[in-house]
Amino acid sequence: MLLPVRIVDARVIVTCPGRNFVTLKIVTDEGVTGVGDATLNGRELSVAAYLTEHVIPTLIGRDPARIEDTWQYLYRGAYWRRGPVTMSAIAAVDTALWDIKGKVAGLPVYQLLGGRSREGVTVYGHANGDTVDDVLTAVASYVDLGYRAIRVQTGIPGLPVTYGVGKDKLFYEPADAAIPTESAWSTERYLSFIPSVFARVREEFGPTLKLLHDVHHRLTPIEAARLGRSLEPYALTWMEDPVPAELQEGFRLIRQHTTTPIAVGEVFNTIWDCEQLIREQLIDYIRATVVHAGGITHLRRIFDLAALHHVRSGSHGATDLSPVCMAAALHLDLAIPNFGLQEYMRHTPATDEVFPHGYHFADGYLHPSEAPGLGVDIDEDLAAKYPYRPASLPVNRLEDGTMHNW
Ligand code: CS2
Ligand code: MG
Repeated sequence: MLLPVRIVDARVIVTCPGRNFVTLKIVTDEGVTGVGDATLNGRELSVAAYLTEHVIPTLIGRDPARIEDTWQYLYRGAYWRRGPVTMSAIAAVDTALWDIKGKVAGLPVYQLLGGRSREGVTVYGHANGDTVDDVLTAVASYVDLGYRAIRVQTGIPGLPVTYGVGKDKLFYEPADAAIPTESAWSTERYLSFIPSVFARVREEFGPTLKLLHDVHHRLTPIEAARLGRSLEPYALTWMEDPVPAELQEGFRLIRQHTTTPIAVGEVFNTIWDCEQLIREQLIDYIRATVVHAGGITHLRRIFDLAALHHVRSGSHGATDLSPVCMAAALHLDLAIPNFGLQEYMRHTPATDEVFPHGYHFADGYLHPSEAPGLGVDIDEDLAAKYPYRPASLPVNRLEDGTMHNW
């Protein structure tokens, strides 16, 4: 009788090639390894400790092939369910076990998820600038790179800084200090300015380029309804995170007033965070990610629920999700029937060196690796050269000092 394979080692690797990443590596007694992203921007060490102290001891001796049972064990066994720390830790284990399963089967993970449903994964990049002219230049550069969809973020006249406008044109990292930096916000300035930005972009680039915009949780439902209506002439693919999404029914009010599509979900951690939004078709794209929503196993469940309600995927893919998460996301993106878009904020060369991977960009698509498993790894020797550096996301206040949403 064949003895079942066992997990014999699992370790957390924290590295900072320009920004912090947390990676879980699992090793079987056959010497097969799998990796999972466990990065939670600004709270990296919380997930690292959760894995090291509370998860890894329970993994040693388990059968790595039992992905679902391990997921259920870690979810139900935690007692304290849900939340970004717990679900990022579970995600890392789940992702690493899918990597192992693919390697053992000799197949890229997308083949285990039902095979290709498309030739490539359409991605969107981030065009941003302090001024509208800078934005137009940035959009042109992404068009030249071959992107078929482009997110547009701009500075707001009268506000010194605002979300989404980076110092660098290709890379954007908001976690910029150990103690949160503070920025000021004015909804009035924002709502009165944004429509003119998209009017200029449409005038310059025509009516069919897919354009997106991230509101980043900063409005109330009625303000978001006003924004959505004011953007209707510019036919956005989506406006993202218009309001904080704890109150899922709040989106009914936005829906009553505007046809601008809505994308929400990068901060969601389980299907329960979005079940009402999806069931009532209050959103058009669900942006949950592999690393923050419980891994491939759980994210597939979310996408399958979304498919029943005309909702498509639009997974988060910012620089603070490692190439391990991006690699895993691409296998799901390639296989699911209701794929929408994949965010692709490029990683820096230093990050790509620490995380060698086989996915590649061509003609506006990302193509996952054909290697068995996820097609990504972590160079632990190189990772060790980049020690953790405390970094927090900014906070945001209204002009009168009231705490707001960043
Ligand atoms: C943003 C992110 O990419 C996005 O849509 O919302 O940049 C987000 O601000 C960061 O991932 C937070 O760490
Ligand atoms: Mg966002």
